[in-house]
This record gives sequence, structure tokens and C-alpha cells, in this order.
Amino acid sequence: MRNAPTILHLDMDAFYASVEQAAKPSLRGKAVVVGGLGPRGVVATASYEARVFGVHSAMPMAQARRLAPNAAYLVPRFSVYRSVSEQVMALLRELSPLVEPLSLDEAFVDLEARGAAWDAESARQTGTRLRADIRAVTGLTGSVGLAASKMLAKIASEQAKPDGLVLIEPGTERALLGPMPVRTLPGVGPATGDHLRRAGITTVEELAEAGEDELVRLLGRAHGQALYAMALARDDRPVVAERETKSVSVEDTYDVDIHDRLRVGLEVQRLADRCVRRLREAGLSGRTIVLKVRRYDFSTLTRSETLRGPTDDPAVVREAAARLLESVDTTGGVRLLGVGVSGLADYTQEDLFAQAAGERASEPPVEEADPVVVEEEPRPEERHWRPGQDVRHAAYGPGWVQGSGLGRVTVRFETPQSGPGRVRTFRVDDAELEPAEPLPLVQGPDHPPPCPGQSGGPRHRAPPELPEAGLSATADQEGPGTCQASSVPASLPKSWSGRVEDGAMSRP
Ligand code: DCP
Ligand code: MG
Repeated sequence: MRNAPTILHLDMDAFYASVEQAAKPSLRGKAVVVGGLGPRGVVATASYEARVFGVHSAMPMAQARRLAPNAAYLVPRFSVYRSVSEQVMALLRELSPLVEPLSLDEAFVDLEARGAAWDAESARQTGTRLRADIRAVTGLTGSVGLAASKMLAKIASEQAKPDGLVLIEPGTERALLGPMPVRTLPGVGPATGDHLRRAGITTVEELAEAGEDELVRLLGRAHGQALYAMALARDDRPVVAERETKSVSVEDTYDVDIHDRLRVGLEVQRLADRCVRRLREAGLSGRTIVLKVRRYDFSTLTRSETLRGPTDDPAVVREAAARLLESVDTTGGVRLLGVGVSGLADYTQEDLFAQAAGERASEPPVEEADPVVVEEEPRPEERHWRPGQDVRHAAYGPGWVQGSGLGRVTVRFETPQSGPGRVRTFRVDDAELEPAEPLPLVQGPDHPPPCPGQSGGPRHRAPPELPEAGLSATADQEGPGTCQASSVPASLPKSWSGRVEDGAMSRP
């Protein structure tokens, strides 16, 4: 292990929710929950203001609504999160060629690779500058951990949250880890945690004291050895730059739609096996299993499940694909199926926390699986207004859907650069209201304001307003000016709903 804290871990704070607060000035400082809003939806994330009420990622949305009834509930806008993520990753790549993204809002950076840092002081300076740059470029905050290993850097960024920086001096790792609960270590979820507790092991210190043989006996060879090394703060995993290949996937289009559910299931298994063969041929493993289903009416769904560690085990991929299929309605028939694996890793390097099918059988998948993210392309004929969705009104300009129901939709007219805007209500089929592209969070040379020179300008054409229809929206402040000029492509944003694939919630 290196002797300088030059591995950096960045994790954006309450990422989706912070993006929403940056985009929607009326939500800043408020409880915001982003996730699937349908009956089986789960929370993707909650703003820190909402976390005070106990709302957190992966919680069923219904429970979140009980805990924080006055929070704003929004569907995710993945395209915005992706573009903010690209900005953040670009800043990281300015520091080093060795940037390993773990998700949209999280990455490791090896600061020594191009001399961005070589000791504690230079590392701290680099981390501090990075946080300022992220704020300037995206308007958002991220937390930084610095340590001599990936594991400790990640623990450090967790401690730094929100909006902070923590550096773990080399040599202090074991003392720091000792009193921490075993769940702090990567790969230790609720099931392993319970298992260890029953054996009298609750802290990292106790793990180390138990010794390798005992841990292997309790958890099996791979998991036991890995956990013992981690308990001693031994982690030599290198930061691995993003791979050329981003995913491996296979798909089949069928001449005749498949209606038989059993046959659909068999096809998915076959595709899973084929996908794993490709993966292995390329010497790779991956963390995210993706199922793609195009239905008879060309509506296409992509569902994914992210495992804690990468796998190239056909049984694991098959199981995950089958779980994902459970949540897809295929009654009308299926014209295309696909299975993919993304979040790729070189198998040998990331094998540490990989889960063999046998190991998984003894543990419920809640431990391994993040909630399923569902991206669904809307059927063309439907005109749904989803809370959080970007819209534009011919007279009032850009805004976002605050709620809809009873044939009405309420829209709050505000932009990332405006003050809190006011709410207006329209008929859901109002011809002047259109879905719109998201606006950039920070105005730069590439992104001129939506209506230059017009902010605060007069409304040329103010259509009669409808009374609000029992929606939660309130008009608390006069909004910014409106735009008359630019037209916006009317592509519908993707809708979303999510669920946790953790057995308890999705299995009979
Ligand atoms: N996410 C999700 N489902 C989860 C966890 C996360 O959809 N179970 C999404 C929403 C998060 C984003 O991924 O905003 C990043 O995940 P993090 O775990 O980093 O959580 P946050 O960034 O939201 O909060 P924190 O400040 O704790 O990092
Ligand atoms: Mg985060």
C-alpha cells in the first residue's frame, strides 16, 4: 500500500435531489424526494432536509410520503444527472488519467498518476480545489475523501458528508477503523452483518481479532479472506481507469411477438448465458445487469440491477435478469429482448467482492442489490405530466410540473437562474403547454439564458388561468419573466419508476 493519502474518492451530496434543488429555486432548502412515484416506487434519494424525517434511498415511496408528507416528490430526470455527471468526471480527468467512476456521482482518482499530489498537503490542496471547481462548474457540492487506499478513501468521503473533505493520514487507518461497525467495510451488508453479530463480531476490531481462519469458516474462503484483509486496512486495489468497453450486451428481435410468459423467461435465460459468454471472452466482469424489453406496441423498457461487486457468474446474471423480468408486464407480447452487463471491471482486479451463486444462495439479495432503476419510454399516444418534468408554456416560458390530476396540471414557472417562481394551473391538454428539454444548471458560454434580455419582461399573452384543482401547489411569489421566442424540442422526458429487488418487497 502506498504511504501517501493520494487516492481520492469523490461522492456528490444527495446527488439527484441536489440537482433538482439547483434546477428548481423554490425547492432550495426544502425536503425533496426523488424516485418512482408509482405504487411500487422506491426512493432514489432524498435531500438532506428530507433525511431529517428518516427518508432515505431504497425506501418504499409510500413510507417516505408518510414520514415527510410535505416534501416535494419528483420523478428523476436522468438526462440532467448524466450531463452533470459528465461535467464532474471531466474535472476529475483534469487531475489524473486514472479515474474510476463507480456511479454517476462517485469516482476514485489516483492523484499520483500525473503528479497532482504526492503527499498529504498536496492531496488536501488538490481535494479542496476540486470541490471549489465542482461548485463553480455545476453549482453543486460534493464530498471528498483522501487516503492511501480505495477502501479508506471511500470511508473518508462518507465521513466528510455533506459538503466536506476528510483526509486519513497513513498509519492511522487501523486505529480509525477499529471501533467502526463491520457494516462500514465494503461488501458487508445486513445479512453478513447479522451473521457476524451472531458470532459475536460487531466492530472491525473484533473482525481483526477473530483471525482469518475463523472468518473463512464463517463466511467462506473468498469473502472471509477479503474481509480479514480489509479489517487490517489492507487494500491494494489499484484505481482502474474507465474501460473502452462500457457494456457487453446481446439482444434478439423476434419475427413473431412472444406471448407465452414461460417462453419469455427462457429466452431471457438464454440471452443471459450468451451475454456472460461474451463477457468472459473479453476477460471482464460487471456490476450492473440490464434487461431490455420491447413490447408489441414498440414501448421499450430498460431495467437494471446493480450488484455490490462485479460478476461473470452465469447463475448470478441469470438470476438477476429473471428478477428484473418479474417487474415487466409482457401480456401484450414481446418483440425484442436483451440482456446486458455494464459497470465493467477486469475480473482479476475486482474479484474481491464478487459473489458466487452458491454464496448468494445463503444470503438474501437485499445485501447485494441496489434498487432497480426503470427507464420507460412513454407510449406515444399518452400525454402524462409527471411531477418534476420540464415543460414550456407558449406565454409563460419554462417551468416544471408540480402536480397533476383531475384533468389539471400545475406548473411552477422558474429556471435555475431565476428566483422562486409562481405556480399556474392549466388543463392537461392545454395546447400551449409542451414538454421541454431541461435547462442547464449553470449558465456558461455554451448555454445562453433561455430568453436573453427578457428576464422580468412583460407577458404578451396571458391566457385565462384555471382554478387550481386540489393540487398541492401554491402561488407564493411572482415568478421571473417569460420567454416568447425560442421554441423547444417537444421530446418527452423518460418516465421512471423503481422498486427494490430485495426479496422482502418484490418476491412472494
Ligand atoms: N441512487 C438510487 N438508488 C439508491 C442509491 C442511489 O437511485 N439506492 C441514486 C440517487 C442518488 C445517486 O444514485 O442521488 C447517488 O447515490 P449516493 O449513494 O451517492 O447518494 P446521494 O448522492 O443521493 O447522497 P449522499 O450525499 O449520501 O451521497
Ligand atoms: Mg452521493
